[in-house]
Amino acid sequence: MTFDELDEFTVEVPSWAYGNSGTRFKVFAAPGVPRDPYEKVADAAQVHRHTGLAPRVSLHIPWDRVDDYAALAAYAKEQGVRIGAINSNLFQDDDYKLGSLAHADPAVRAKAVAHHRECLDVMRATGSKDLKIWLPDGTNYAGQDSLRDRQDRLADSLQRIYTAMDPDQRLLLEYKFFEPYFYAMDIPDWGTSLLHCLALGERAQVVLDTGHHAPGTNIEFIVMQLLRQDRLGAFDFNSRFYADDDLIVGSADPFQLFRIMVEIVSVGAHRPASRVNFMLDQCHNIEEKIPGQIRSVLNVEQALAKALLVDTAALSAAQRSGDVLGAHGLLMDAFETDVRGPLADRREERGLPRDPVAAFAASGYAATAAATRVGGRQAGWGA
Ligand code: PSV
Ligand code: MN
Ligand code: MN
Repeated sequence: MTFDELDEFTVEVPSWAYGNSGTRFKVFAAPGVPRDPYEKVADAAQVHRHTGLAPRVSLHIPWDRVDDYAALAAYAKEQGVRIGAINSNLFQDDDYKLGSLAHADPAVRAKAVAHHRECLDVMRATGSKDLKIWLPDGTNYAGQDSLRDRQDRLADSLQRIYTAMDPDQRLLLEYKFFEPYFYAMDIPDWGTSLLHCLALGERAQVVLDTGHHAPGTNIEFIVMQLLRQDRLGAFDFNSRFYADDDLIVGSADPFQLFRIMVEIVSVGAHRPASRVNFMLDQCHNIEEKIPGQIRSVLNVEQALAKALLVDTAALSAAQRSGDVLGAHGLLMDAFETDVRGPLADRREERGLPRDPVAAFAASGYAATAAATRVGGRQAGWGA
C-alpha cells in the first residue's frame, strides 16, 4: 500500500475550535484555553506539528480581531503554519436581528457589506485568499418578509462584496438548511448558493458544511454535482447525529466521509491544484480540544486513504457490465481495509509521530498551557 497521493493533502483548522465551547445550555470551561488569537494560532500549530497535515488556520472576524494582522501572520509563520480562510460574522450584532446582507434596510445591508471590506483587508494583511461567508439570514414566520425580495437584496449585497475583491481572492459561500431562523433561511441549500455564485463570477464557489443538511441527504451527490460545475470551493467538515452538531468529522458516520472522498478522488479534487479547501468547522465541548482536532485531521486523511484504494478500473468495468453487487463490493473492499498501520508507517518515514495524539499528550504542551494561561476565552467571544 503506497499513498503518494496523500503527500500534498492538507486540512485547514478553525481558530474557534480551541476556545471554550458548549451548547446553549452550558459552555464548559477547559484548562489552558487560548486568551487571544495568538494563542489560538499556537494551539492550531500543535495539530500540524504532530500530524504534518494541518498547515493553515482559519480566522473568524471579529472574534480574532487584532491591531496588527501582518504581525499575527508572521507569528503563524514562526509557528510553522499560515492563515487560511477569513470568516465573516453576520450573526452577533443587534442590527442583524432581521437579517444582514438580505435586510430590508439599506443601511443595515451597507454595514454588513462594510464588514466584508474589513475582512478583505484582513486577507490582504495575512496573505489569505479565501473570504468565507456563512449567511445566518432568514425568517421565522410565513409572510414575515418577501422571500423573493430578500434574494434580490442578497444578490445585490454579494455583488458589492465581489466587486471589492482582488483578482486573486475567492468568495466561498456556505449554505445551511435551518438555524438561526426556522421558516426560511436565505441560503438554505447548495442550489441557492450555487445560483448566487454563478451570478457573481468564477471566483465565487460553494462551501459544503457536512452538518448543514437534512437527515438522509446524499451529500456525496452534492459533492459530485458541485465538482462537475467546478464550484466546490471548500468543505466545512464535522459530524452530525441530529442537527448542526459540530462533532468530530468521521465520528458519526465514517462511511459517509469515505463516500464523499470517493467522489473527490474520482476527479483528483484532493490535489492542491483543484483548490478545494478542506476545512474543519467543529467545536470540542466535552473532549480535549487539540487532541480532538488531531483526531479529526487523521480521520479525514484515513477516509481519503481508503478512497485512494478503490480499484477504479475494476469498479468501472463492474459498473458498465451492470454487476451491481460486484461494484458495491469493490467499494466496500476499500472501505473495510484497515489503513491505520500503513499511515502510521508513513508518518514515521516522514519524521512524524506514529501516534500523534499520544505524542501531543507526551509533549507536556497541555500542562504548560493550563499552568500559564489564566482566564482563557470562550470561542466566539473575540480577543
Ligand atoms: C453556524 O452554523 C456555523 O457553524 C457555520 O457552519 C459557520 O461555518 C460557522 O458557524 C462559523 O461561522
Ligand atoms: Mn460551517
Ligand atoms: Mn454550522
